[in-house]
Amino acid sequence: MEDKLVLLDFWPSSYGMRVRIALAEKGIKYEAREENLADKSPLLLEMNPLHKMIPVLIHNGKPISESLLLLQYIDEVWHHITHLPCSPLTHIKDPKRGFGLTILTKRYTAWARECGRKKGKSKRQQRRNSWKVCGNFSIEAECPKLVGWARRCMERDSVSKSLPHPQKIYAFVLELKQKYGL
Ligand SMILES: N[C@@H](CCC(=O)N[C@@H](CS)C(=O)NCC(=O)O)C(=O)O
Repeated sequence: MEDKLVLLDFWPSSYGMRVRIALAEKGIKYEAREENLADKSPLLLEMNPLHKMIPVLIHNGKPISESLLLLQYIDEVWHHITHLPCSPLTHIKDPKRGFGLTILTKRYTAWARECGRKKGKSKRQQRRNSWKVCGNFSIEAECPKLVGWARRCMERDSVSKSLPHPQKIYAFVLELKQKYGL
């Protein structure tokens, strides 16, 4: 029987992005369903009744949530290609696991701090990415190695085709800033 896969997702979600990348790396076909997080679908509420969050991967009717667990699940079920390192110690440092979690946690903390502190950027600056514009935070200057790693990741189709265009993210972030008066 062919696997039926549905991914409940929300396009700007970095949690969703990681799952999209993992599925693309493995060449797994799935149906993507975009959620409106302000008005969640009955399917999302049914599939993730506890947290009611995306991403949720529904595999032959069974839901799996939590993006890091999803990476592990995808790796184990479709084990013909492995995308996670095999040493437990490397796991912890791996971008898709422990390190990924750290980055996300730090990213949101930094984002919240910087957004609250800095305002009023010029038009020229507004052409740059959302971090720079909204947080007055240059990732290139602060984290050159991380940026180098991200550039190398973007050379892979699985990554570049799974991520939204930076301008789209920027417009979305601006919308959020306006909505919440940041
Ligand atoms: N720990 C979760 C976090 C997922 C998450 O925060 N999802 C957000 C979108 S980026 C969400 O669904 N939010 C809806 C809500 O909080 O009501 C994971 O790694 O999957």
